[in-house]
Amino acid sequence: MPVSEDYNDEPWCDRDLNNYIIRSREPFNAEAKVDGLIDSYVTPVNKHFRRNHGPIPNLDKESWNVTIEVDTNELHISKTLNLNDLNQLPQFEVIAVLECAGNRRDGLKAIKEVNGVTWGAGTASNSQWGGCRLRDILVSIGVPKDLCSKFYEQVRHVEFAAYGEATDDKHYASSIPLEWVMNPQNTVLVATRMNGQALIRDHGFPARIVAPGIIGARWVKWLRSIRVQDRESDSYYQQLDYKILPPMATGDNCDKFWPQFPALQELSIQSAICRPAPGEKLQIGRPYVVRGYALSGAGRAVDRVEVSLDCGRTWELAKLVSMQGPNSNGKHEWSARHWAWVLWSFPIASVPSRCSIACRAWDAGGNTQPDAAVWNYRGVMNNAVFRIEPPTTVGGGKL
Ligand SMILES: Nc1nc2c(c(=O)[nH]1)N[C@H]1C(S)=C(S)[C@@H](COP(=O)(O)O)O[C@H]1N2
Ligand SMILES: [Mo]
Repeated sequence: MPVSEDYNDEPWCDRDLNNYIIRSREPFNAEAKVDGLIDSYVTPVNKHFRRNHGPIPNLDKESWNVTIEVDTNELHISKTLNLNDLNQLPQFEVIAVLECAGNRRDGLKAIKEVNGVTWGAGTASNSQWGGCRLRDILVSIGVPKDLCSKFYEQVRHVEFAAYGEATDDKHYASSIPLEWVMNPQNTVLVATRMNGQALIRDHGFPARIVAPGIIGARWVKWLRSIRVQDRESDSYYQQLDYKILPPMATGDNCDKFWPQFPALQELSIQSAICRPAPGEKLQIGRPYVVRGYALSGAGRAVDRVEVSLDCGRTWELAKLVSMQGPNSNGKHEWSARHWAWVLWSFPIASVPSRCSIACRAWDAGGNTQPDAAVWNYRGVMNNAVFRIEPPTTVGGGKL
């Protein structure tokens, strides 16, 4: 079948194009317009970015199933589960941010050409994901709860492979450490719901992996198989992509660098300004409220967002408008796992004629965003301080 025909069955009716900047049509890659992202804490499905490495499979929920294999030295299990089987297990809901490791790649492209889809800051979204815990699925088919602690010296990963075709490998696949999956606090899900509704095709119908705190590339959609194994996935997307290569690595010599560096897992501390949106004009002398999002990886809480109006000489605290709630004592538990993003705001009393706005977030691990972006070949994990210089205009009308 010619490649173009693979895209004849795309779910265009589910794509509200007004909310997106389309970066490529085949595969369908679209980021959210950032000013739409801050209207609500939980991102509506029709504003959630879409990132695909191939055509969207059209799967039937009645006949869908996922094969689960455990293939390690001491344990061999193989089992096939369907949606009814998954629905028998305890159901969980988690609000978690999904961020593509390529979010803000445009900032690295501005330094030097990189290999990858151009993205602004619109490939991060915050959703409520529902489904069963992968840990419970593995335990239900006979994986001992302490499999990882007993044999901690061995590298163990859980590999996820997808239905459908992918552009760089026979299908999309990726893996995360077993130890991460088995920790009940991490809430890795085989998700069937997004914001209380069945997943739509673009987001992985009928089931996808949700791995809070981990880069989007590991949240495999259209889940076909789950495999516990003694090594990382050997997929292209684990071995030859989604790594931060050092700055001397280029298209000509990257072969020797890929095996030297780890596959990305945890998200980094990140923040972005969503209002003013790109191109939005501010009125000189008027008040304005700057707004944006902030997030971090591996459950680390964002504990502050700082804004500078003088090119980073001085910083002030932004107000954290919505974030995961305090505990029952009314206190915020910074030590708990935080998977969701934080929305923040910062009022400017009077917009100056030359306006520069920068923001940076901090997390409970003491991490913040670097002043300058460091270029890498794949253009991943750009989390430099977010800076804009919005155009200004002399305000018309009444004050
Ligand atoms: N099967 C499959 N799963 C996939 C991908 C893909 O191309 N195919 N892309 C990954 C990447 S890189 C990201 S960032 C997220 C995007 O999820 P979304 O399209 O639901 O926003 O899905 C991940 N899971
Ligand atoms: Mo991604």
